[in-house]
Amino acid sequence: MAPRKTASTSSRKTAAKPAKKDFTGGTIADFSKEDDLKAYREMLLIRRFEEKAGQLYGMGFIGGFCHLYIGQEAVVVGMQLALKEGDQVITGYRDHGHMLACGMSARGVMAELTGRRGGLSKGKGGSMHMFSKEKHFYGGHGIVGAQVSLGTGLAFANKYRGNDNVSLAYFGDGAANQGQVYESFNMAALWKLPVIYIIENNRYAMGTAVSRASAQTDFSQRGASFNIPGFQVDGMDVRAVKAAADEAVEHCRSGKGPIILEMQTYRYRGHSMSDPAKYRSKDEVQKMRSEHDPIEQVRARLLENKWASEDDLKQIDKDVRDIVADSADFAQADPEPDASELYTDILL
Ligand SMILES: Cc1ncc(C[n+]2csc(CCOP(=O)(O)OP(=O)(O)O)c2C)c(N)n1
Ligand SMILES: [Mg+2]
Repeated sequence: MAPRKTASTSSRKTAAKPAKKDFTGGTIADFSKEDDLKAYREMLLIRRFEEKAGQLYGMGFIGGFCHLYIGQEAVVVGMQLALKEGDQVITGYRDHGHMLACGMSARGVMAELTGRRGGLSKGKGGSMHMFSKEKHFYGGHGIVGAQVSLGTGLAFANKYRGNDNVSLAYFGDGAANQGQVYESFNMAALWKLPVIYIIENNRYAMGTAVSRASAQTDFSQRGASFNIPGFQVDGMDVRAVKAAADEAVEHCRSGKGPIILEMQTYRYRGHSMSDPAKYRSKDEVQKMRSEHDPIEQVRARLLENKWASEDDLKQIDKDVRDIVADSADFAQADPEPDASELYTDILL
């Protein structure tokens, strides 16, 4: 029997206003001036922060791995707009954007990257290992796919405790081929756990294109054998992400179990700082940047609707740059942890 599509992208509807269609056939949320300004500011903060982190890495201030999120900003910002206090987020190693979107401080993230005391893990975790109980952010994980099982566990805890929190487990197109993802899908569907699986399909896993590694390249259908519904979303358009997020959150909170959102997105930079990205053409990257950039889309809309002037946008840019510059200064001036801290905050 042919595999059944658990949900088709074309049948997706929102309770919101008249539906505008994005290229995936999904709906696009109607954004107010305030929504667009908020999305613009938050995406710009992530972009500028990541650019600065890249610079500090080049100057030798950041050791170890560092994976930048530039290009994918609309995914995490759009998802976050649909959450309420108490909802949880967990992701892999490309995590700085998720932390900033969760409200963790730029200083705390940057100082962790440089391994300083004021970092969110006291300078002992680095880029891939930061957490904030207060902001409900559970990492930061270097083992590809591990966060999917942990995120499912968070959903299990929510169900067990009888609260209405939803957990968001982000992972990549490469991680989507890991075995533990499907063990997690099975349990999440069996126990109707309130978890949103967000597959950030940025088209590559390190240097491997999706088509070279995946038998099923429609990631929204990866839950089909567990009857987990899934949708493809234009992950470069923050309004499309928000519309999908609203539906997914409603689905989970109303007790219907897990749901999958495949975010079609793109990373502009290499996999990590040491990747010369020879597996794709410069034209491919340039085309995405010039035709689909998530921040430019909002910027153009703000100007076109006269919701902001060039001067207003310059002011936002300056505010964001100030926050990032302050975080970078702090991350260079703050002392390193004392050697006595080697044996604290660890499980022996
Ligand atoms: C279990 C495991 N296998 C392999 C790796 C090495 N590795 C690190 S990132 C990565 C690619 C993952 O790509 P994807 O899930 O698409 O995420 P993206 O980097 O594109 O965000 C691999 C294979 C690892 N860290 N963990
Ligand atoms: Mg990928």
